[in-house]
Amino acid sequence: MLKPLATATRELVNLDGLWLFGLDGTLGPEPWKSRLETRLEAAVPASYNDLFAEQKIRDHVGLVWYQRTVRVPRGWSDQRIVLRFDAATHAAAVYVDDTLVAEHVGGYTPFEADLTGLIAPGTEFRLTVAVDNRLTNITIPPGKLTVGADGQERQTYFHDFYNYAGLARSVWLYSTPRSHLTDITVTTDVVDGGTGLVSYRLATSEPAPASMRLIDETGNTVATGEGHSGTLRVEDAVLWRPGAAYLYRLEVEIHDGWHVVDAYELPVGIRTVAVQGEQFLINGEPFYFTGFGKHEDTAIRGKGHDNAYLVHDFRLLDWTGANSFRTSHYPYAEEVIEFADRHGIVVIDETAAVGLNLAVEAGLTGQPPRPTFSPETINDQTQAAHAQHLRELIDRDKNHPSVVMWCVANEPSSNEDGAREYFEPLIKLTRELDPTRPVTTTAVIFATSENDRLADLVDVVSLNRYYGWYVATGDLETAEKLLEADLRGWAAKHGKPIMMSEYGADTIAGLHSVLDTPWTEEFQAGFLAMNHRVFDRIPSFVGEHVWNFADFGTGPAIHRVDGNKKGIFTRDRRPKTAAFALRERWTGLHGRK
Ligand code: BDP
Repeated sequence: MLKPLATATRELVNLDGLWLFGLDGTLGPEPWKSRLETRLEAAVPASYNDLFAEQKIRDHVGLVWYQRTVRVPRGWSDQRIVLRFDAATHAAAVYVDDTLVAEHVGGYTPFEADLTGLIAPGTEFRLTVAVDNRLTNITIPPGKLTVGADGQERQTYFHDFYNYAGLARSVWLYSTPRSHLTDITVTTDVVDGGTGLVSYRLATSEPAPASMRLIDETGNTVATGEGHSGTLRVEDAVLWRPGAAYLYRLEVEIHDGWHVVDAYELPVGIRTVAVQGEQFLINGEPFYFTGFGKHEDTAIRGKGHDNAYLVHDFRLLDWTGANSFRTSHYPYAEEVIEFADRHGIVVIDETAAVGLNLAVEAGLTGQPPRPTFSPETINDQTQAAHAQHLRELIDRDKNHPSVVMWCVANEPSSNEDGAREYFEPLIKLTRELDPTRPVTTTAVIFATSENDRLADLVDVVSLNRYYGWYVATGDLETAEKLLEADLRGWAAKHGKPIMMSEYGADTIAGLHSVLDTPWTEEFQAGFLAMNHRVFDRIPSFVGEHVWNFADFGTGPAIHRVDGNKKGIFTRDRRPKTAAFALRERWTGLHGRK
């Protein structure tokens, strides 16, 4: 699926703005069949939960309805007309006037409906979307529904961020020619000490001759090609490098004899990624990840994409000396990945498979643990949803040079029976869908080098560890010993690159102490310094991603004070003391290995 783009042959209308909004059950039966009977309007893109300052809306479980009218541009008569949602969290049914045109499950990947023939250019139609926020044992991420004493559904989930929902990304109406490009796949390589190879594969709606040219940043054509697959050679290629992005532009056209039928263009970064022994290589050079696990999370908007925060967050990444981040715990808006492409920030692209771990559920709820993998819990249907999610994610993000690794899941219960049977086929599928990028999963603290059953399947061992916080709370001396023993265990067993994909301590901005007092700013800085001392003693270490870039919203819990406070920045992006210490370490660290 190609991202909508205005080109010489394609037009694009953005449908963001204010949409009518209502909770299911307040709007009468079959709400899509007429104008929604509501006074509420919701901003798109935004999660709806925090817009209205109303508990009933914030905590609603089930469907909500969005509606607006859309005018189809007059000039689109001979065109194919497509409606595209960049995401609807977590499932959607889309109606054009009275007709159901699309259904989609999975809250963080795009989907489309072909409206050609259904709507007439120059006229208006009623666009209604039902969005479902429910998570069950067969969704990604999973969750659990129960019925409360009041007869209302209650949602619980096994991940530590608020279940924001709605239309948090852009919605588009766009045109393409009837005969059109449907997909482009690009992979790159570097040979002979500096020649870039750009291999392409095109898919089209019907057979059509194709041609393309590759243009450098100064506008010069550096290579041309023909046909639906092939390889372009770029002598003395300027490589896409971390911290020094360079993007060529691939212009693709399909023809019908004399005329251009469809045109599309794609930024291309020429670079290689590989894992060799205990090293992570970008362009053949050892790369050490510095950065964060992030979230799409801001006040009021929830997970709503916002370009101002995008720009600001990337400036703060730069300020701290971060060269990378992980899209914990779901694929981020495509604008974020494109921005990383343009600014040379390296991305570990994670699926929405967070909480496949019912030991974590037990920890969060205080109830006895249930087996994670069983017919009643995470089962074959969950695995099928996970596989579908992987297909959609890799389809969307495969061409981004910033993406250097897929993270198939966060903290799955990799030490439990059934983990290997569940994950082995998914890791295999990931490699089939994209043979060019390394694969990882992050290991939860209960998964030790002894009992884990997945690390031999992945390329990089990524560990989430909280010694000094959840374990040996406040005792950094003991924590240091435990951490070192833990890391050395993994290093000795696997001989693979290891990175810390999460380490962090909750910190209330403004709380201070001269002692090792958890929750203070000084403790967070001391906690990170302890971790860094240990990392620097492990030769196979390839990176450190602090948990988290910024404070973020969570569901209510006795261990969460207005959200998770492990941010190096507050939710409104003000630095805590540790930010300055990180900046000192990371701006001096690049090129360390
Ligand atoms: C880890 C999770 C992350 C949480 C973090 C924490 O991967 O999502 O927010 O713990 O507890 O287990 O802060």
